[in-house]
Amino acid sequence: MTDFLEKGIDRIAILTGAGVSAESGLNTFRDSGGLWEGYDPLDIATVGVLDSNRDMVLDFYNSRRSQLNDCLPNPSHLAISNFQNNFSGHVFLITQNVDDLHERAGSSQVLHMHGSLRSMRCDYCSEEMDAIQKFEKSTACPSCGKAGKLRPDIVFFGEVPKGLDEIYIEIRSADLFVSIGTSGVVYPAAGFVAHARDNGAICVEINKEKSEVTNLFDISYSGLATEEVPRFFSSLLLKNKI
Ligand code: BV8
Repeated sequence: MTDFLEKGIDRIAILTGAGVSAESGLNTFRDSGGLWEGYDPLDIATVGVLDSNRDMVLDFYNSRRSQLNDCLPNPSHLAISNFQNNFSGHVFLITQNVDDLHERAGSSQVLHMHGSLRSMRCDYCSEEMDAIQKFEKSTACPSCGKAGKLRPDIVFFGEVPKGLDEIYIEIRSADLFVSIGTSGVVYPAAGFVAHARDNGAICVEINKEKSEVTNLFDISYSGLATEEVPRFFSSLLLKNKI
């Protein structure tokens, strides 16, 4: 499975998208006919909608946060965490997902570049804190006490993703870049593979179907994440034990 990988892979950057959580029961953005829980992602997760329709945005994220309580990590999350904890080299995990399934699978390092359902932010005092399970416009900020400016700590379209400096340092120094369960539609994440290639990494894609950027990968495995991800990482671990 990983014969093309000569021994000596030491630094690995992994990018995951909604496809890695699909088999845990969380809807992806573009599989369900482009509608996401009934909404167009651009109608709900775009800067400005908070001001024009804060209640709708807060409701949308309250329901996704409570949906998360009924979901469990799947074998892909577990395989990634097992690899992180047992690989002798350096692994850096970047996710576009806002769920906490990587953490609940035992991943000790996860960079949520698009934010997290489990945290919220107050636009009055700028404090980031654990998200109250369900909060409305009238909910007072636990930190400053003011109401009306609590928002999900989510990166909306038009906002700058988190951790980009660190991400680019990791991608530039990676020997191997692995992209899992993403359609390659949303930038800057979709541009990471080109960056990795330009810096000499071997690029591997694992996805249910071709993505918008499949042509940029050295090898692409088509299939379900819960089948392909455990197979890939167990073979890589074995290869690096020899
Ligand atoms: C930025 C938070 C500037 C919400 C998300 C006009 C105005 C403003 C910006 C833009 C614009 N036009 C273009 C842009 C840039 C824009 C963008 O890329 N738009 C797209 C639509 C063209 N990007 C931005 O706005 C970003 N910010 O550009 O700031 C900047 C940048 C750099 C430096 C300085 C300034 C911000 C983007 C973040 C938006 N927020 N999420 C939320 O999550 O609630 S994006 C959203 O899409 C999610 O984060 C999601 O993770 C992400 C990507 O989607 P995928 O994860 O790939 O999910 P998708 O459903 O698309 O695909 C799933 C894949 O899995 C499929 O291929 C499927 O086949 C596969 N799959 C499914 N099941 C399985 C599977 N594979 C394996 N096994 C399975 N079982």
